[in-house]
Amino acid sequence: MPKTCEKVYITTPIYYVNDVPHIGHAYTTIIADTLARYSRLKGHDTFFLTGTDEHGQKIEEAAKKRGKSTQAYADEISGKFHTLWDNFDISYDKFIRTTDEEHKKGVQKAFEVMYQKGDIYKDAYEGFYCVSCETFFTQTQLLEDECCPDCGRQTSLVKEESYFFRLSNYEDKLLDWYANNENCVLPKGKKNEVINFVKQGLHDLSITRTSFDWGVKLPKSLNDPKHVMYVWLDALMNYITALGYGNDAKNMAYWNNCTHLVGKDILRFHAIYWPAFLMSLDLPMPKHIAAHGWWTRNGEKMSKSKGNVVNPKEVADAYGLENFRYFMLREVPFGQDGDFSQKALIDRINSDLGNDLGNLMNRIIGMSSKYSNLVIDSTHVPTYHDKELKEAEQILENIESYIYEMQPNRYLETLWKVLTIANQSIATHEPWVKMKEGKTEEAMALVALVANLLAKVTILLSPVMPKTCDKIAAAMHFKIDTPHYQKLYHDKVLLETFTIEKLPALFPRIEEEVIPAKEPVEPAPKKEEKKKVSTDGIITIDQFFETKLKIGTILSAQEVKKSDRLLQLTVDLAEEEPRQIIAGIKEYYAPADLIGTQVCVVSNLKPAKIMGLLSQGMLLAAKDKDGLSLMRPEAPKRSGTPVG
Ligand code: ME8
Repeated sequence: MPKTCEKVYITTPIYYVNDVPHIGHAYTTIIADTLARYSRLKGHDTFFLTGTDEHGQKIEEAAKKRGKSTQAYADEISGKFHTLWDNFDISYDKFIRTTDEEHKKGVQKAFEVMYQKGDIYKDAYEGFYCVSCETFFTQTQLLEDECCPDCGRQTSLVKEESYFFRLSNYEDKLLDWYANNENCVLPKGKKNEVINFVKQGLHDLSITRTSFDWGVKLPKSLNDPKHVMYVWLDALMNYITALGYGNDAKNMAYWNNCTHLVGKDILRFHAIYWPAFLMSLDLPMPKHIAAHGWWTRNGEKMSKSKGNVVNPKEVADAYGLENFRYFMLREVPFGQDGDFSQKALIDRINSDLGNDLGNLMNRIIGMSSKYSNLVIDSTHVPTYHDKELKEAEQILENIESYIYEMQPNRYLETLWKVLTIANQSIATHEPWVKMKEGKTEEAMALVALVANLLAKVTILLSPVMPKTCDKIAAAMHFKIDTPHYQKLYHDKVLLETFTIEKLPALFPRIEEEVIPAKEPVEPAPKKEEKKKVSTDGIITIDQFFETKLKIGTILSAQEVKKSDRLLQLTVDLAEEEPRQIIAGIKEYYAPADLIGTQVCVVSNLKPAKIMGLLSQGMLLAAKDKDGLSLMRPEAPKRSGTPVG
C-alpha cells in the first residue's frame, strides 16, 4: 500500500468449504480487515475482498461423505464463513464464491487469453496428487508410502490427459520481479524461501483434470468438455474476477495496488504460480504478498481428530470480539507461529487493555469529575507539557511503517508506548497534589494532556478495535475520521474544550478461563492394542522382552517445520536402511550436536505419523526439572546391538 495511492485493494485467501471456519481463518481475515480499515481511515478508496473456494476434488469428496449434493454442501459452509465475518464486523466490500457465474466466466476468459498467447498446451500428466492440499507432486517429493510432503496424507497416482501452463518459461521473469521489488513478498525470510524454490527450477503446471467434474469447464472455444480447471487456477483468478475481469471490468483500477494476505502454507501458490499467471495475462503484479505464521495448540497444528481446534466464535463470545482481535494481532509477530492459550488472552485483556487503556480512561473521567465537573480544556497543555507532547510525537512519527511492513504487533507495541507516557505523566505530575496546592490550571492541563494522548491512540487503534474506540471517542466528543487522523500527526494537541461522558469499565477484569477445557477426541486404542499390565503394575521378564531395545547411531538430524518440539532423525540400527524417527527433543539438543552420537531405540514400536512424518521408533530419555537426557551406551557400541 504505497502512501500516496488512492485506490487500495486488500484480499484474504478464499477459504475452502470442506470444513467450518477456525481461528486460523479468523486471524488472516482480522489482519486484512485491520489493513482495510486503516487504509479507509487514511482516506484511501479501499476495496476489501474475501470469499470461499468451492471447487475441486476435496469439496466433492467432503459433500459425498455427508450425503449432500456438492452445491448444497458448498452453500451451507460458505454461508457459515459469510455469517462469521458478519458477526465479526469484517468490513469486506465483496464476498466472492468461486461458484458465482461471473467468476466462472472470468476464469474462462483468462484461460483463453493464456491459451491464445501460447502459454497453455495439451499433454498427458502422470504424477501424484494430494486431494487435501489439492497439489501435484513428483515421486521424489513424496514421503514414504507415497505420502504428501505438506500434510502427510496418502497421495494417489494420477494418469490423465491434461492441459499444462508453461510455468518453466517464467522462471527468469519471476526472479527479476523478486529482485526488483523489495517488498513484493513479506516477511523477507519467506521471500528468500520462494526465491530458492524458483532457483531450483520450475516444471510446467498441470492445470486441468478429467477424473472428476466439480470445477469450472474450459472455455467453449477449446471444445474439450471433459476437462475442468485445476482448483488453484480457478481460485487464484478470484482476485481479478472479483474486480470484474472478463465481465464488466469497472473495478479493475483497484488491481494496480493490491495486497494479498495469506498463511504461509499457501505462499508458493501466491508468490510463484499467481505472478506467472498474471505475467501471462499481461496484468500488473500484486504490490505485496504477505504470509503470516501458523496458530497452533500446544505446539501442534490444529485438527478435529486431536480435538484442539479453536472455534473463533466461541472465543469472541467468551472474551469479547475486539479483545480477541487485539490479542491476535498483538500476541504474535507477523510471520511467526503462535500458540493459542486462554491464559495468554486473559493476560493481554487484564494487562494491556484493562490496566493500560481502560484504567487510563477511568482516571481521566475520575480526575475531571473531581477537578472540573467533567470539563476538559486543552488550552494550557503546550505550556506545561511540551516534553510529553514531543515524546509522543516522536513515537508516532514512524508508526505507519509498521502497517506497510506488515508488523501489526510492533504497531500496537508502539501505540502502547504513548499510553505509557500518559500513565507515567499522571504519576510524575501528581495532579491531586497540584489541586491541593491550588495549582488548578496545572492539574487541569495534566488531565487534558492525558486525554489528548488517549485520543491520538484511540484514532490509531480504531482499525483494530473499531467499536471500543468509537465508544471512547463518543465519550470525549471527537470523531474518528480522516481529518482527525491527519490532524493527529500535525497538531500536538488534538482536542479543544469538551465535556467527557462517564463510561462503564471498558475491560472488566477476567479472573479465570471462561471456556471449559475439552476432552481430546483422539480415537480410543483398539482392544487388542490396550496394554496388558497386571493390576499391581508388575510385568514378567517375558513381557519386558516384548520391547526390543537397540543401540542406534544418529546419521542426520533436522528440525521439523512448524514444530517447536520435534526433530527429524535418521538412525542406523544396522538394518537394510536407516530409520526415520521423529523425537520431541528439539528444546534440549541442537541437530548438529546429535549427528554421530548413539542412542537407545525402542525398535519394535508400531510406526506412527507425527505431524505428517513417519516415525519408526522411539528414543529413550530421562527428563526431570533440569532438562532431558538421552539414554546412551557408556562406551560406543555397534549399531543394532540389543539392549536388555
Ligand atoms: O488454502 N493458522 O483455503 P483454506 C493460521 N482455498 N492461519 C491459518 C491456519 C492456522 N492454523 N489454518 C488456516 C486454501 N489458516 C485455499 C486458498 S486462495 C486463492 C485459495 C488460514 O481454507 C491461512 O490464511 O485451507 C491459510 O492460508 C488459509 O487459512 C487456508 O485456508
